[in-house]
Amino acid sequence: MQAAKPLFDYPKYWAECFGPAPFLPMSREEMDQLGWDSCDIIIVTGDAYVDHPSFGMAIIGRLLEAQGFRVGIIAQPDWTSKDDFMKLGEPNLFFGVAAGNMDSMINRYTADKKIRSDDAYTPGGLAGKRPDRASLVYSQRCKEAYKHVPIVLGGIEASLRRIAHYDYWQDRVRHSILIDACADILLYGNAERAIVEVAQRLSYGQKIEDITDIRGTAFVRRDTPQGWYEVDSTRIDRPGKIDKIINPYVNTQDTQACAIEQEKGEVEDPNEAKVVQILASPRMTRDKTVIRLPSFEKVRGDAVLYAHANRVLHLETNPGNARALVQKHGEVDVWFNPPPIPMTTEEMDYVFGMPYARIPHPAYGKEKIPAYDMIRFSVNIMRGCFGGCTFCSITEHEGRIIQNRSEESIIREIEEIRDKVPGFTGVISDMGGPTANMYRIACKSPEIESACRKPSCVFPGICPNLNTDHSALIQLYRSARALPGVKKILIASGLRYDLAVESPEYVKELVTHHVGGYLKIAPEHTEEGPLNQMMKPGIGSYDKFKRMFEKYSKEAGKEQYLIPYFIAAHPGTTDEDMMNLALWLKGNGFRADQVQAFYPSPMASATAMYHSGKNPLRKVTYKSDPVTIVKSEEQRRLHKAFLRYHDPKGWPMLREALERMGRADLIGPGKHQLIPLHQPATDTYQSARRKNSTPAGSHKVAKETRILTQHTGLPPRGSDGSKPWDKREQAKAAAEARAKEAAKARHDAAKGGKGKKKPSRQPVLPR
Ligand code: B12
Ligand code: SF4
Repeated sequence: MQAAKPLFDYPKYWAECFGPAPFLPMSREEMDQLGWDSCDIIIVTGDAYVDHPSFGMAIIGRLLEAQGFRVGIIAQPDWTSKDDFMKLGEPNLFFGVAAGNMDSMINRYTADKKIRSDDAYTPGGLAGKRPDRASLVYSQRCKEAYKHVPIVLGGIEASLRRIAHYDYWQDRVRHSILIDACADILLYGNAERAIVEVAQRLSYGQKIEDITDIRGTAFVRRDTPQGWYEVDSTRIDRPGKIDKIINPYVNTQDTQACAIEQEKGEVEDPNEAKVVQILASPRMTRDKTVIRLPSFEKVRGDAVLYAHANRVLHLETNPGNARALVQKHGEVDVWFNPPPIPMTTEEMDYVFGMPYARIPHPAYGKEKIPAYDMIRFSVNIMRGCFGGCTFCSITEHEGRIIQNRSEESIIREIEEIRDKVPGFTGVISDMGGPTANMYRIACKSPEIESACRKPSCVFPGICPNLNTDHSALIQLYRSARALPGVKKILIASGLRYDLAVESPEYVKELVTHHVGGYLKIAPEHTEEGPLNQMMKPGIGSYDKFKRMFEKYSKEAGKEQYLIPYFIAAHPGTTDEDMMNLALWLKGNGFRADQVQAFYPSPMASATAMYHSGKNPLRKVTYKSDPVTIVKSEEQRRLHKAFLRYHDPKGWPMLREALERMGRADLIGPGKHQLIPLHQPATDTYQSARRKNSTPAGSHKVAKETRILTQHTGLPPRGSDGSKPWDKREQAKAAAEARAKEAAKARHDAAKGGKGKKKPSRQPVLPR
């Protein structure tokens, strides 16, 4: 892979003399106190400003500050006029605009398109502090405020909406966000390299429209420049009839030669002497090849072409071999340079080691920002994920190559938390990343890695080229727990258990020292159909991990539980699959309190399946096999009801479905049966942890319901919002649940035994 200029090798901008600010200023008064007459760069964001490396505006802001620029922050501005966008004055170089750490639509709406009643990224958890499609609205307001100031778009919303994309909320394909936002350039994925390069070049006087060669950027251009070879994406991955192309990934000349050969038809005389054409090596031209995706207008009207474009985009995501892409939108082209080169460990340490205050900006006073509370004692050790689960778009955003911090840098951060963060009680609530156990795991060979085009290193099985050595992670855990003043280190990020079982020593270390009573893992399903579409391992891997988990828990003398999570209504899931999952749950004594239905988020492969009914993991053609899609509200509800088979509210629907499916034998009082024949007298079933659950039957309630948000990769909140890692709280909740169930059973028995239930073997926590 080509080397990139190290982040710390740039000359500093003259304003470096001001030194780092205690907090990046959010007002004119703060700018005055810092002695600034103006900002060089202003970041506009949809989240509250928390000066912590888990928040995009802080990372980007501090990084630019370290390059010598004066950076101001406009957080959660009033978007109804341009006034708030002018409160720090005109920036000398550019506006950086982001919706925040999440897509603003996912932030505001649940998977069932209901409005959330809270927003974890806002003081007081208040909802409604940012507009829908925030990056688009903010950009337009910035343009209104200062027409000539360039706009640099970034963050996860912009990143995952960079090409024409299916929008679940409007149920249609939308333009690249760059077009709708009228921004000058879009930085996708991890933006450290690109933002430094853009800022430096603008500071030297280069015009934004001339910045067209930085990796990880997208911009509008009118024509393909001289010296570039253009390849039609349908020549390398045909949506219709497939031509005889020997190897779709040779190079432009090969493909063209091949097409020309086909046009020529039969060769007349096989003995005739021919001029041997020596083709250039693919590597010589690859960096000057651009793949033309079907236009916005075409993918909007043709779902199969849409799936094809999504597939080609995914094939071109490895920074080691990705080519540029281009997609026409009306009269103009949106051009996408290949993804950024991953950061080295030294660079990751540099980014995480900047002088963050580690707390929210003082302007918020005592207001709590839930997202900050969730992560203030947790440490991010790496970025990226090579799992490739199709419902998650982290790979499309952060890439498949793991970017690791050094052990020293991580230990330094834990010490800082211990010494500086108010309220630290000695418990680190998580030490992880997109996946808990991918730290320092990579392809055995950098050459193979940079040539690879597989969407996952662990599906359909673990790639023989993957080095599954967990020893660096084990060592890191040991060093972290040995720190004075640290009582416990919990691992709460999602674990890739099929990878973990490759290292029994790791599982033992984890189970013996880092589980707070419960360990959440996500098999997501039990059935092969949906698992294959998700690119998740079979349930056999879960069983294997469970055996190890139980063995090591026993050896450590600890009573610990695995909490498996599942997704309802994922593409590829039939009603029968859900029924089998429900039977598995019942057979294993699990009762999911809060269930998750598939959320078609921008750019995920599963979203392309949802929209097109085709599987973009394989070559997409009009004739390729359709994927089962769960779209109607009714069927989504049914799939969720299967997951909550124990909730009487879903029983009428389940009875009807089971009868329709010819499985009435599963209705009745038997152990092997799923649901009872009769409805209990009252429909007052409520789970013990009701406060944190989505109200049952909420599809019927008014538009704005009290639906609290919770991240799948972090420890569950206690029922009263208290610290999730507090074992006493969990034990108390479990005891309450048992007492409540016993009381209900007594009550039911007194009423003639109706609805009598055995207490569940294991409490199941909300997601
Ligand atoms: C920790 C976490 C949380 C914590 C919040 C703490 C926090 N700091 O974010 C909590 C628990 C609150 C949370 C909750 C939820 N989360 Co969450 N969360 C995460 C997680 C694991 C890490 C976030 C993080 O630390 N990011 C670090 C920042 C720096 O990364 P970044 O934003 O991408 O920034 C980079 C670039 O985007 C760019 N950039 C950023 N800002 C800017 C600005 C400019 C100007 C430019 C140019 C560039 C730029 O540069 C940055 C550095 O490279 C992410 C996964 C991930 N790795 O991002 C999921 C993630 C953000 N969460 C997600 C989801 C779905 C949720 C929930 C909806 C879950 C649920 N079912 O309820 C809730 C909703 C919260 C709410 N609205 O109320 C999804 C969002 C999907 C999407 N497309 O938006 C993610 C991506 C996970 C996933 N795999 O899908 N979450
Ligand atoms: S060869 Fe295997 S381990 Fe290497 S990058 Fe490709 S899938 Fe991953």
